[in-house]
Amino acid sequence: MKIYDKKTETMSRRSMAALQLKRLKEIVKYAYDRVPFYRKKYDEAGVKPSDIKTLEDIRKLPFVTKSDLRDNYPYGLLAVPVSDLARIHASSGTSGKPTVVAYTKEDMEDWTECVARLVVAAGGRSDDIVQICFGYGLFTGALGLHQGWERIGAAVIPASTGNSERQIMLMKDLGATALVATPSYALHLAEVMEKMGISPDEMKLRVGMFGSEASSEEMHREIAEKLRLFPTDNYGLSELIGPGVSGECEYKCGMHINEDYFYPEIIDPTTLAPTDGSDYGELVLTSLTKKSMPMIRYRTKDITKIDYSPCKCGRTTARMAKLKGRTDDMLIIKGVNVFPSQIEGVLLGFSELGSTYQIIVTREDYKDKLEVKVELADDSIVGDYGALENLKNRIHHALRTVLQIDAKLTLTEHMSLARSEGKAKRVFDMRKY
Ligand code: DLL
Repeated sequence: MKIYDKKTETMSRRSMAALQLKRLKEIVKYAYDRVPFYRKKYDEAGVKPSDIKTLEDIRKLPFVTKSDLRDNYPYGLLAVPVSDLARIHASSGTSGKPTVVAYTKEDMEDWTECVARLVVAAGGRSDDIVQICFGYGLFTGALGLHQGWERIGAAVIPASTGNSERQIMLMKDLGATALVATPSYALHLAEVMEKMGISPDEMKLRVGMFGSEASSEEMHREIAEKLRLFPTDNYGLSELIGPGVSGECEYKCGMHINEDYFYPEIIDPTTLAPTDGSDYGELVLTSLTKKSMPMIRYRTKDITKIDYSPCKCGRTTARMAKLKGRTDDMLIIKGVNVFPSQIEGVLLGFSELGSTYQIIVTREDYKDKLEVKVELADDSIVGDYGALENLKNRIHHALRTVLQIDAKLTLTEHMSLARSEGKAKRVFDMRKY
């Protein structure tokens, strides 16, 4: 398989560390000299750019969080004048103002290179026709992937989201060979395709780049089977760049991090102590090159671990595991930590179930209640009480084994739960704290 930037992506760990250290020293000084926010933060912490002598010295620097971006809305963290910007994106906040992120011309070039590497790692080729089903707009996903695919010479169909039947018509008529979407939307497209009576054999799809929300291995297997393509998981976040931080290669054993651009650390989310990354913890990322808005020790809230061993594909870049969840979407139900991904893993293990589900948490008489609503894969057993009860019991037992708590289980008819075209909303925590 091809490697886009062989020199960097296969460099020795030692050379990578040297490159990272050089860039880290530069970016810390750059941020300190140009962004009053960093100067104040570092002065208060009693640390100077010249204190960064080794990579471990990064631990002397304070963290940055999403609320720092919010407090400095919209341009407070810029290290360049607004006139030097080439692009502005924003990610929708859960409340109030969006998080604004900006790029200089140089940042745009770095971003495009990062995504191009991941496109090639995912199996993308210059003769591909790629249908991009992310929402075009302020969201970084669509334009980010668009640029990367264009860079490798592919033809891009900027289909955006919406109107799934039309998406499928375009995919078929234009002969799309690659699909870019959220994994939940990819599955939805597969369902609509089936409903339209179109078989995946009539399509030319061969690779799929999915990301921007969590997806389990089981979900990827289902997408691969239904759309007959090779799926990869891809990770990124607007604050750092958008898509392009990391992505899977053909061996699907973790997402290769573009480590010369993003320095990863894993911390214990409660004590904030750095770890060696071999166990799950919170990912902290530092942009080593970003000129517009340097992000130094940004707490992503995403939970993963890092493997530094070389990969069979030849790349030497560290690989982050599929996300286990976010520190802020971890549910505490009856005092037990529950990750939505654990529930998804159980549900996808049952072939009788579809892949659309909802997790609903309520509180009655001060007691937490967990309900899992999940669709049947088809309606073949809807009228068969015995078969339904048997299935329910087996799922209930499997959920209890994994979660250690009881969940009320509701099986619903195929295609009865709401679909989303962007990131799927699956967790409904109705408790009032
Ligand atoms: O979702 C960037 C992106 C676009 C990545 C397209 C990949 C493909 P935001 O909208 O800022 O940026 O959301 C970032 O989404 O902190 C994670 O919690 C989640 N996320 C992103 N990729 C994955 C993934 C884009 N592969 C937030 N698996 C991140 C699980 C993901 N969660």
